[in-house]
Amino acid sequence: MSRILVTGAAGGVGTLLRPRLARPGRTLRLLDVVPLEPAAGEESVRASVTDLPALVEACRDVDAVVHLGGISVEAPWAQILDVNINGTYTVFEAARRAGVPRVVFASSNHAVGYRTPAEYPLTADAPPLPDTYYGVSKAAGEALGALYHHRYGLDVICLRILTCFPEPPNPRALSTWLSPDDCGRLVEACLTVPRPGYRIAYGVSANTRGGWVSLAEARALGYEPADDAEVFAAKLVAEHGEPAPDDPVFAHLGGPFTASELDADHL
Ligand code: 15L
Repeated sequence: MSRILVTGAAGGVGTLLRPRLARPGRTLRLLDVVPLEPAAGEESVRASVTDLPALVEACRDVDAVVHLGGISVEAPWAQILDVNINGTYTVFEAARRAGVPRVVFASSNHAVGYRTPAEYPLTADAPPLPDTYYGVSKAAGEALGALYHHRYGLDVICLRILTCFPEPPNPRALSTWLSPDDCGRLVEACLTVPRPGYRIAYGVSANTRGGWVSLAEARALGYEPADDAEVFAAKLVAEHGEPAPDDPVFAHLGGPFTASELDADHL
């Protein structure tokens, strides 16, 4: 593939992916609301994902879109509606208008955040059960992807990413971490798998304490995880103590996103 548009390229996952998606002969077109300094093999566009004309222009001569842009945590409904739901509609619609054949959508475990350990390993056909307005926006993005695949024939892969940071940030992430290198492998698989149609897959590393979600759907795309959060276990246990199984953070897949602090009255 020669040109890939990455929305939200200045965000956490975008920053981790930039060097990992770089290939000879490939151009990464980076889009964000904040200015970005393009490296060799990169172009930058400063625009909001809610700006349809700008997105159509940004999709010109693009082979695939990796849509990471949006709010990555819980937020008031009006913001989630505008940036995440309308923004994701805008990205799919711009891709359609510009003839881009493939969109990789950064969904989240929070689309199914109220699923419980009794359902583990959760498969990708688990229906949405969002834990937040943010999770609703990811479920809506998955639904938009299905629409744009079935009505217009776009290849759409929705990645229900678990916890993608340079290192696992907390004890829960010993089970949910997606290492930056594994994230690069997963997105690369999504970009190169022949004619995937419409897929949903979980994005997670091969964590010793994992098994919360199925890896079969990601493996079917050609992904093979190589990393394991367990190498950080001693450090995390020293900082936070051994994870207590009855901690409410382990009662649902979405963990802290199910906490009452995120109730609407507190937003
Ligand atoms: C997400 O979807 C968030 O964007 C990220 O900040 C983490 O909270 C992650 O999920 C997670 O569940 O760890």
